[in-house]
Amino acid sequence: MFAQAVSVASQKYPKTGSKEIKYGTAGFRSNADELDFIMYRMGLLAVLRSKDTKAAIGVMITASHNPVKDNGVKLVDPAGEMLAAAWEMHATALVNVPDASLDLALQDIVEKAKIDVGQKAFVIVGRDTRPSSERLRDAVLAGIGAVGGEVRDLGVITTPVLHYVVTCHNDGGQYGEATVKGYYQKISHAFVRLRASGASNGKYQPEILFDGANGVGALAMEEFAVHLGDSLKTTRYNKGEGVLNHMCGADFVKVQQKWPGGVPEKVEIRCVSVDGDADRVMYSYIDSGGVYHMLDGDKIATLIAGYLQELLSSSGLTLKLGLVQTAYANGASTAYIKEQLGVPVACAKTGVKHLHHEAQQFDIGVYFEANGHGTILFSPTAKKAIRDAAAKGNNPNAGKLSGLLDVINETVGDAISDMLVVETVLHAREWSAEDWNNAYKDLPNRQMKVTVADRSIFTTTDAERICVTPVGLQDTINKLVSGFSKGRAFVRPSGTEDIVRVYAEAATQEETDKLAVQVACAVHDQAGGTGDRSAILSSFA
Ligand code: 16G
Ligand code: MG
Repeated sequence: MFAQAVSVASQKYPKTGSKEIKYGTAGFRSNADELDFIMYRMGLLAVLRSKDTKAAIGVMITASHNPVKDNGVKLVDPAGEMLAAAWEMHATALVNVPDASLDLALQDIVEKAKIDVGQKAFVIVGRDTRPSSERLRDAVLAGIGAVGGEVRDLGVITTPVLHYVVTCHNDGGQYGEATVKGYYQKISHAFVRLRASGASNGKYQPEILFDGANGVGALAMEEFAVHLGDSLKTTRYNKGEGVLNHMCGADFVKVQQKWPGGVPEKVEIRCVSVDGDADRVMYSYIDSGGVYHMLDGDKIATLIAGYLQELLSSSGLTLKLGLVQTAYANGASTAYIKEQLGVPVACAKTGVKHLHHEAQQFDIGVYFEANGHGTILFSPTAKKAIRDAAAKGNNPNAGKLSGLLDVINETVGDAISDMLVVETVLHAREWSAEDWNNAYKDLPNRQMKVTVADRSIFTTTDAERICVTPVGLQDTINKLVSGFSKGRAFVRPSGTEDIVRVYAEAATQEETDKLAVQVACAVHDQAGGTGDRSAILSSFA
């Protein structure tokens, strides 16, 4: 059945490069020039996955926060989740075979997954604003067409819009109308309804500066702005006048801990930065003394979880609320939410699918990575309890919860939806950005990268907080940490770069840097470091 697919592949999308590539947490990602044949093959794979699940599958073409010369592709499973692990393996196998073995590789997937090839296939495609994205979209469409799949091309959209449309398409519209317009309307109308009593409230001012990272998030915000009207004043920057993700956007703000370029430095106005496909969000502001502050995924998660906790108890609903973080969450955020707010906290491995999965154990699971990717999941029981209580009309807090449900994009982390949730909570609390930031003070922290001969020798447990191999390294880390007040450190192999990451926290920045350097040296010494040891030692000197 794959004769045509194989013939198109060899004529128009021959395999280039010989390096083994792997479908990782972010799908396939590399320089855009190397991706044509990969996109074509992902089109083929999406059709097989659609036949396998008997549902629509999503394909998103983006390299998120990476530089504009890069691109990437990710498949979205029927309920809006990341591609199932077994299929990540099929994807890796499919893109690494030579053209001559493509037929066999496809047949192998059909056999392993027991696919009924007569089944119809439907694929929903989206892409970001990168110049290479249109060409790569054509390659995906060629792949889908070559094996007879039906396509709906949503054009230039954010990653969360694609997840939303795939979800709605497959659940028959229960979650919302399965169109791009349906997405904007559902979220923005719910937000505007929650503001019906007035946009200002106490110290809360309904005004933000929006940093669109010169990407698709900027286009999405233009559309939202039309629907939001006076409920939130958004002044928009980095709309495409500059280079994508360059000196601006959520990743820049998080990593550099700096105000984004291209946005005027206005005092005491919240600035919202999104990444290149608008699934991550960062807040920042400059206080009246001119000092810059960043509010990351931990600050967002604790703000939201605290508010949900209050609404739940005041509305008399007994639903189990929990927060899911990763080992990178600042220790002060975990202590604050656990000890002061009494919300249980779970720790998951890095990567959205792990957090998502962990959040499903709660009736209401808030999950966020410190880098600003996250959302809130409501179990069917929780949804029903909230909607039923709200429908009675005498429980205003249940009404607020019900309204909030529609502002949230549960299908994946969504920068703009998350922003509207944050704005709703700040509004309800009558808080300025400073009030929000003052809820707890972050512990100083530091991240470092160490290059080693073979990062696959690193294995971890306890959600990456304990290093199991190389044997003995964890003992060394424990000894080092015990010498620092409020000390915490862990090491893990990166899933996206050929390096080992080191994270450290302690009572002061100086102590933190010292701990990070000591742990990085231990990794270098005990695990085959290949870099310059003296450079590690002098990192923060
Ligand atoms: C990927 C993950 C992100 C994670 C990052 C860690 C998804 C959609 N994305 O970008 O959640 O924070 O990898 O990278 O899961 P690292 O393994 O290099 O530290
Ligand atoms: Mg992204």
